Amino acid sequence: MSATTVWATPTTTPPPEPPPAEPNYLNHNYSIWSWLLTTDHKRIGILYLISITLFFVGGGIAAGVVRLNLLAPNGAIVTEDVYNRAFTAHGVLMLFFFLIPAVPAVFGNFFIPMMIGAKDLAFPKLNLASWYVFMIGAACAAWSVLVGGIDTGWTLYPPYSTRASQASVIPGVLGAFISGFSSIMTGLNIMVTIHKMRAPGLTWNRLPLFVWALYATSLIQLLATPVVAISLVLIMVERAWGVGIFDPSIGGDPLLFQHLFWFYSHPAVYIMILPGMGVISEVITCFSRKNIFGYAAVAWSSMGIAVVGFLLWAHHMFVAGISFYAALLFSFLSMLVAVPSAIKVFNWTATLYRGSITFQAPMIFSLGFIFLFTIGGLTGLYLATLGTDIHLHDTYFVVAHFHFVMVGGMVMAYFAALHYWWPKMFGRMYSDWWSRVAAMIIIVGFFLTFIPQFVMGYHGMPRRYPNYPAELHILNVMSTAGSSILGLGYLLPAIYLTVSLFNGPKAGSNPWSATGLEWQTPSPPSIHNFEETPVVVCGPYEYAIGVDQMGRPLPEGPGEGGPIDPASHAGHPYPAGPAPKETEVVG
Ligand code: HEM
Ligand SMILES: [Cu+2]
Repeated sequence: MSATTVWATPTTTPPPEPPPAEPNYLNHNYSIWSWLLTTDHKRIGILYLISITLFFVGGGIAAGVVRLNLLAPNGAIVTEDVYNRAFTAHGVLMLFFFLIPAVPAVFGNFFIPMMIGAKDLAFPKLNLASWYVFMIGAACAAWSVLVGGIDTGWTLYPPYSTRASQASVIPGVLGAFISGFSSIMTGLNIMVTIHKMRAPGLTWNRLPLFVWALYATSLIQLLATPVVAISLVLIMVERAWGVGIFDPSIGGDPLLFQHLFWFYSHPAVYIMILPGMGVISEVITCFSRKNIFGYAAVAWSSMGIAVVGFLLWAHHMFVAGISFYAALLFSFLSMLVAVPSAIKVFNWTATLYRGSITFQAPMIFSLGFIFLFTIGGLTGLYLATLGTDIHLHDTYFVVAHFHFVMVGGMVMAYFAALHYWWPKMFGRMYSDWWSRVAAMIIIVGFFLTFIPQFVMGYHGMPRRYPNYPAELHILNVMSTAGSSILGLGYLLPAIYLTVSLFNGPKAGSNPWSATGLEWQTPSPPSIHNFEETPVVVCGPYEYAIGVDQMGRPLPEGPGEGGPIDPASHAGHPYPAGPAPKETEVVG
């Protein structure tokens, strides 16, 4: 009160000051520099979130061009040249600039330290550097689009990419090359963090499965990315200076590129899917209130996928002229990698069995993941079988297969993660109803888009062609119609999540009544995550006993039916009794 208020009678107490807003990682400093120079893993996670959302939109627009052109058998909405550039831009943006960084760089960055009870990643400055490197790579890719785009396909096979293509290959390749370093840096950072910075009591077999999955992912990022970096450099060297590396007419080996490229790019599909599998383990347990079935099997199958995933690259080359015996071996090894994936699906299903399941958006996305990923994985077996792959290779069947795993699987898991952790990241709830509707629209749109592609591929429609015989018209119309529904489904979260940022009800610290350490912090988290270092006393999913990882009772569960009342979950006022479910106690 100022000096002019001395007339107030001494007995009147001044009105209580409103409590100062709790400083958190979002509101402690609003300046642009505090964002661009931040070393806070949470803010860097948000920087990645914004960047990859932009690339997802860009890749989506390119996909729209492709699907629109395929609406009629003779294409002709865009020229063939533009068509080639559109599907290349789609692939490069979606893979190198969206799916590979999506979960590790956004949710790994944000939540790995929080899930292991740490204040930050092991190397905060390296973390910021990795975002800048990523953006420099993206700028190179954008430059290549501005000067005409690339038309080689995301696989960049020579001699087309080195000799024949008239497009601006080098800036695009350089962009992918540079962004690879960011992937290595993030992987290294996450790996060291998991080794060195776990809270007291957080032994390896008490780690949340998301942490295990990201550990396995980081291993692949560290070991495989340098190989693609080398192959990209060799492409540039041959293209720029005519050094004979891949081109047999100047002394190169035409298969060498495919070996190098797939030695990275097959493991890279596990860089994409493993983090998603980690997300699913978190969400499935929380929304069925059960401990995970077979913790060790789920954790070690991630490591199994990471290791075996290195041994199958040549299944992309069955018809490229490798020896029959090599093909046989790679066929067998490809079958082998389906085993750890199947173990996970089995364990998730067993976790759901007799659980108290509720269907909030994260859970609908996760169930969608299990279903669609299983179809994707099973169709991989057709492709891993020599005889069928000769028929199906480079057809729309392959396109459908990898979209089932990457979009039906991974993008679904990305949305599950976004909806699961959104209240923690921003301290706000989003519309429950709209989020469920969006999840359902996405699943329906997905089916309509990609199931017809299996059929057209089986009937022989090659991938990457701008036109097709009239017999396949109806299937293509279905697919394009489905992709519009899918596009609408993706638009909805952009709207209701943005609305929630400004108008959403405030989220309590643990709105889903989850067990992980990340839920023991305020929403949004404070600058250093934890006031004091948490001490872990049990495994990650003790939902049946009703305690979090610090052994404290969980607040009331997410509940089915009525709207979520986030305020009621602010603290720990409702000790939940043990659920009458048999369960396996870990840790
Ligand atoms: C579950 C076990 C899997 C098996 C046995 C498998 C098998 C295969 C095979 C044999 C091919 C080559 C087909 C051909 O070119 O003729 C292929 C292509 C592909 N797969 Fe899988 N796959 C599996 C899982 C996955 C996963 C999890 C992902 C991604 C998250 C994935 C992404 C891809 C991609 C992107 C391609 C096509 C690459 C291209 O040519 O552009 N696959 N898969
Ligand atoms: Cu592969």
